[in-house]
Amino acid sequence: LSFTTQAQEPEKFNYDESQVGTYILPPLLQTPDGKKITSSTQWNTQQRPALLKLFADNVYGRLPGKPTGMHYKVISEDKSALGGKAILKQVTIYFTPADTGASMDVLLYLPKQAKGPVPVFAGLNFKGNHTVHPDPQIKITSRWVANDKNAGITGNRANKQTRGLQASRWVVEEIIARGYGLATAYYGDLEPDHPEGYKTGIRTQLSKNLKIQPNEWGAIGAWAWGMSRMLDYLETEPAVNVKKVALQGHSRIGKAALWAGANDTRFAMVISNESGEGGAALARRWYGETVARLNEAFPHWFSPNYKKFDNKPNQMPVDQHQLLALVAPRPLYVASAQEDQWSDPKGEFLSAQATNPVYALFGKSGITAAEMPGLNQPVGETVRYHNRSGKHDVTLYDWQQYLDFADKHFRQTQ
Ligand code: GTR
Repeated sequence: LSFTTQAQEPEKFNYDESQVGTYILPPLLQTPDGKKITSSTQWNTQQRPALLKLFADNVYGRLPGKPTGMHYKVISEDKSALGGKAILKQVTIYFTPADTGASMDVLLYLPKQAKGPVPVFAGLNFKGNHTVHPDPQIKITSRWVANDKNAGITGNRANKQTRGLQASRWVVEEIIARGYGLATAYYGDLEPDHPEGYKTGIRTQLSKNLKIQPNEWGAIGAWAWGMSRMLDYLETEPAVNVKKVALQGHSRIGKAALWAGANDTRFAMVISNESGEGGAALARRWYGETVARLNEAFPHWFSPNYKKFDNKPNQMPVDQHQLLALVAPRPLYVASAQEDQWSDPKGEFLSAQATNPVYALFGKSGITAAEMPGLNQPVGETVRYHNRSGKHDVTLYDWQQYLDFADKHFRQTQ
């Protein structure tokens, strides 16, 4: 294995393709103990559990199951939201038998004119459900939120001026017009995104005596876990086609979405929007963000074991193409943005493309293109990729591609 460049200059970040260096990715079709994988059955029974364990032990930490006593309470329901086009429902998921303590508020939009249960996009948001759409009936989160001078958020509390602040990232009207529902919750309901956040988040709330172990889940694990709990709730909602729930996540929440989608095969589709390092991008490619920098800037995101690979990504027993492959044979969308070189668009493309042999085991074709496509040119069948022009963000263009992808995979079989 040669991966010398980064070891020599760990403090710098590389944006020069000629400096990426050479690397060998851990094999997809060979188990950690050396057995060849030649069928989808072997993949499902041997490689899949082996890889999930490696990612849990070395990257994201262990992931607990569904807690007993979990229950739901409807906070509000509006049968004529969005000018009569949608049903809006707000539901609290309580993670314990009590109606106090650990909980998550889900905002659910469903198209009003649906003929039966609808496919739904699900995902966590960065700033509270009230930022997803300006509708004044959406509950303003009372949890910790990151301060944001531009948005007037101070004292780590949300305010009503931030209603609809992130509406451009959720395009609710477009999703509803295309016949899909949207379920979202604030990621801070699961864990406030700062190094001390776990003390008030579910990692502490759900375990009486949290002692952080080397393979303990981090914030990304907590967010991923919450995504599965949102799906548990959606399973109880008759208007939702629970066989057609697409999990979407942007950036750090995209890392969590990939981890949730890898573990929880009930998600019928997984969408990574610029998830970058620790998400879709290959760790061994020295370009943009690095494992060391992730762990330094965000020490609470991953399991403590992940820190062992700071400046030594070539020593990890896994790389991120294996995480993407854990979505197989389900449809997977990996999206980059050109001005977001920090996330390493090419590393995201190569990682998505590397999953092809696993999709092939299931008789599916993944990324059909041999080369990275030009800007705004989605490529691929069951695995699709695009590199959008513009900045690190989620835009209408991104959603239009996700909706087209969902139409292709969800509507054909209806
Ligand atoms: C950056 C971080 C990225 C990505 C991003 C985001 O600061 O380095 O890995 O997660 O934040 O979540 O927007």
